[in-house]
Amino acid sequence: MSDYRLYWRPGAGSMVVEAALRLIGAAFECVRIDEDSALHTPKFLALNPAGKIPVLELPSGQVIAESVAILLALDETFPEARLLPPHGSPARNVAVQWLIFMTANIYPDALRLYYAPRHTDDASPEAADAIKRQAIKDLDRDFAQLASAISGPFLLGSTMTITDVYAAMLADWHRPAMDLPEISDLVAQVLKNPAVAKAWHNHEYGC
Ligand SMILES: N[C@@H](CCC(=O)N[C@@H](CS)C(=O)NCC(=O)O)C(=O)O
Repeated sequence: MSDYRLYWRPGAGSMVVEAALRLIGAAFECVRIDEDSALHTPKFLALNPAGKIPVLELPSGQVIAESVAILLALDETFPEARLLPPHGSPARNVAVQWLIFMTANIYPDALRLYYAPRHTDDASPEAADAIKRQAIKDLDRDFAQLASAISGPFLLGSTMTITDVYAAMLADWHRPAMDLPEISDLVAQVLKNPAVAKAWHNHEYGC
């Protein structure tokens, strides 16, 4: 059986996938993609037609894109690693709810902030600035909602799940989120985990 293969770039959402692979203890190799143009080659588009990172190639040869889909697939394959609480538990429902909340809301908010000109057909700097201002408001609102659900220090209390790592990654993309004590405490605790800290460092994250 060959290793997992993770397509990644510094600063990207591949951080949480690398952290998951390290938490599991799975063997993996990394394919670093720095240039945007490399995301639009026929070879990469065959892996992920959306031309986005992260992408994970499984030992079976199957390829999965979308960060949360990858995390759920890894959790299903390695339930003993407890990336998420056990199937059927109320805690799992909460962890998955907030994972999906983040991928459906906070991640796209951040993309609007970082890639503002893509989100308007008005090429003026003012239009991009308006997109950014709204993205920041949405990030503030969505992080406040997430913070209100955190039992402390982690989402579910004393046990870290991959949902916490996902939250920490997104908080690093919107540093005002760190002004929320629930979020800054969660990030500090997440970074005490050596597997997460290694992935964080490899992705050249701050905090
Ligand atoms: N919904 C996707 C979003 C992936 C995404 O937008 N990734 C960014 C990096 S964090 C990317 O590949 N950006 C390159 C681009 O859009 O050109 C996921 O959760 O995996």
